[in-house]
Amino acid sequence: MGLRKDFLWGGATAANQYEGGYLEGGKGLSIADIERGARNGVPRKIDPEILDGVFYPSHEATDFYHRYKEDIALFHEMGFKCFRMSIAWSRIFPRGDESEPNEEGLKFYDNVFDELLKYGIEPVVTLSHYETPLTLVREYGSWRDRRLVDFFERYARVCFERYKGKVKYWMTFNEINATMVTGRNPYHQAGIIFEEGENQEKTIVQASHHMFLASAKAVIIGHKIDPENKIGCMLLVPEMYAKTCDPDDQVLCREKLLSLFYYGDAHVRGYYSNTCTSQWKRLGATPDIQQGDEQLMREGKVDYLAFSYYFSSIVGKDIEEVEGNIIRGGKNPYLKTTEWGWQIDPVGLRLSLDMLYDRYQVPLFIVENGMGAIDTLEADGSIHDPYRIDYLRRHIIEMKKAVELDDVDLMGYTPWGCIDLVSASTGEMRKRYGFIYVDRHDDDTGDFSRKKKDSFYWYKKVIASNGEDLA
Ligand code: BGP
Repeated sequence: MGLRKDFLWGGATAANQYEGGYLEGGKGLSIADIERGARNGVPRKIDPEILDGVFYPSHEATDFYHRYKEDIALFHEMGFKCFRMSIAWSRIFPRGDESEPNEEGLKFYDNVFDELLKYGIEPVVTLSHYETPLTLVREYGSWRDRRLVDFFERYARVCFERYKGKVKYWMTFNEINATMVTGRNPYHQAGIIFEEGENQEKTIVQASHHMFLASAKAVIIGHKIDPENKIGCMLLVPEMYAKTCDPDDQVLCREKLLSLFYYGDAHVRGYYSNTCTSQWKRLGATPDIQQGDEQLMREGKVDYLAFSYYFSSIVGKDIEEVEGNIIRGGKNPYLKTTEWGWQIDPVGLRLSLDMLYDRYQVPLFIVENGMGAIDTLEADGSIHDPYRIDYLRRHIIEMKKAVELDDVDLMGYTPWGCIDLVSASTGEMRKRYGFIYVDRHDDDTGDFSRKKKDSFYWYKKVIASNGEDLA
């Protein structure tokens, strides 16, 4: 009983939200570097280029670039077994389409991985976390263009070769199913802003197809370079309930889940199942599939399924819409929300684990979970965040039920934003997730100093007891 002995406790981040140093060491611009900060419910403005006098939160973010040693020492103090981060693709290939990588960028991650390994912390690395090189967007139309498959393959190959023996756990695309959120530009995920008159559905299924091929190629190469590599996909999982027991609501709910399974099936089963082909009918669009593509997808099946879980929502007729990161849904009268309106539902995490394991039968990895909240720094430098502890405790309890009672094979748990960083959906700093507070603010002020919150000490106990001591 209990969690595995080698359970991967840790925390999660992404380069575009944490690293900063946006032009240092030869880094090129990524899609995140032209996005302004916003507020809850207000979409982030995407500028055509970097404008003078405008604040772009990703540029310095919370400065992992210069402070990685200090931060990793803090993660070690908490007892992290692993640390999830992403490599900024444009730090390795500044434009994205070069034939040779940027040595200074590669060296930076060597230093980071060496520092993690010094403490016995396993790096868990996402190759693409909302940070496609901007040149690929401007000159190729991003993932619309099949040439990106080769650019990504080259990038992945360089990373697998360079970090062989240092990094074993990889993920290809963060929250890849966020590409198929109808009614919104899949900018974060796929670097796509729809053009006037564009067949949006066609673009989505085609771009997704290219990403599946890129992921499959990465998995195949990654295994060849080092058979020890474990390479996963990463999905955004919002648990969904039908609003009522009206069968029509159940059908609506089921349909909404199909876009999650679309991405899960392509990655884990390695083919376009009936779930996918029926989506094509619904969307009125099919991808152009070339000879050899399906074979590639079959050979490039992932080793594990990683996912983010923050909230649940309801689906049905006449729902009242509530906030969420990318996929939204309806208000559930049984649930409370965070200050950003995300519905808090720990039981939904257990249900998601059960559903995903039932369907896919591969190890699962919770690589994001947590609540964004406003923290108050007290005069004595302390930060009391019982709301965060409560949220995480309740989710860990349900996570353990999935493992202990439902026999789900779970590899690890890395709460999101283990150190304060920039929010993806709003670009804010005031929406904090961390166990570690960073003195950085939305008005571009702050000295970036780090302070431990109460949750820091709590999480340390949780890890030390392998999830037994949640008090
Ligand atoms: C996920 C993203 C993360 C992260 C998280 C929290 O969708 O993978 O990058 O940011 O959501 O969302 P937010 O930062 O908008 O609060």
